[in-house]
Amino acid sequence: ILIEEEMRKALDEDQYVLHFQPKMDLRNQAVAGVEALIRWEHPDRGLIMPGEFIPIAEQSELIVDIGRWTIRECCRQYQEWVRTTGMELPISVNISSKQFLHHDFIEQILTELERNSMPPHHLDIEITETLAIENKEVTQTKIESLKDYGITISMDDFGTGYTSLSYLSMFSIDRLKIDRTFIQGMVHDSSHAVIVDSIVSVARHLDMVVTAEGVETNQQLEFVKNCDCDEAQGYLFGAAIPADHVADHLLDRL
Ligand code: G
Ligand code: G
Ligand code: MN
Ligand code: NA
Repeated sequence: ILIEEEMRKALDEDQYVLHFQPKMDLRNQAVAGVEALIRWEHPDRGLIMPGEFIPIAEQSELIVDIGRWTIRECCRQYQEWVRTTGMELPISVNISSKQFLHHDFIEQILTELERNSMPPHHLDIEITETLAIENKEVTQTKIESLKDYGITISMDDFGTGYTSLSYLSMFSIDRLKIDRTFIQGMVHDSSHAVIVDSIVSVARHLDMVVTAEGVETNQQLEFVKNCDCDEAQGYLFGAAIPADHVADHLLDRL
């Protein structure tokens, strides 16, 4: 209860901040976009990572309000980068189940896109396979609706849930993000390499882009290139950085 109250207060007092991690296009080594990752700038405890507070927020309606803030901030930041640098940088945002399933989720996104003149195709929604599988019909309908507006959809942490490949074809998803456990394992464990290969093959048939997550070494980069992944993300290219560093570090790599 205490931390929940503190998290709500943090929302009122503007203590949350978004950092942004680059996502690379492997064909040309250019930055394809950034993923927004929330942090809590706690007045006493310093920077708190989302793993420590998002799971707690997800236990209540608080995640809906934090999620609203996140989308608003993504769209505002997009517009600020356009205004100050001319850079039109696609942004991916992580969405919790409760937030995705909330009745005014899509409406809120449309409002914020419009308020900031952000083209819908520059906003990418990351959902997990668990959300999709546990709410098949609603997810299917919402994805169709988001796509009608031009917003793109990624399935995050792919491979860790229980999506059978037949279910995958049910959702018009644009991108599969292969969980970092497979990418980091494939160098030593050939069964992981086989899984990555299979995911890429399925994605090709379903017309989806594949992103390799958690690429930390050049060896891993070579592996994911050999498997024909389209994009890669990970510490090799850079961790998440504050918004005002993004322009300095990424503008020349666009
Ligand atoms: O940075 P870290 O590894 O601690 O992130 C842990 C988790 O927090 C990741 O699974 C990530 O998807 C999630 N996360 C980061 N930012 C957000 C956000 O803005 N909203 C939601 N719902 N989850 C987030
Ligand atoms: O669940 P999701 O994929 O949204 O989680 C993203 C989290 O993964 C972020 O918190 C980010 O800090 C972390 N991350 C990003 N790149 C790497 C990496 O190369 N290695 C590891 N271990 N974590 C990473
Ligand atoms: Mn993610
Ligand atoms: Na992920």
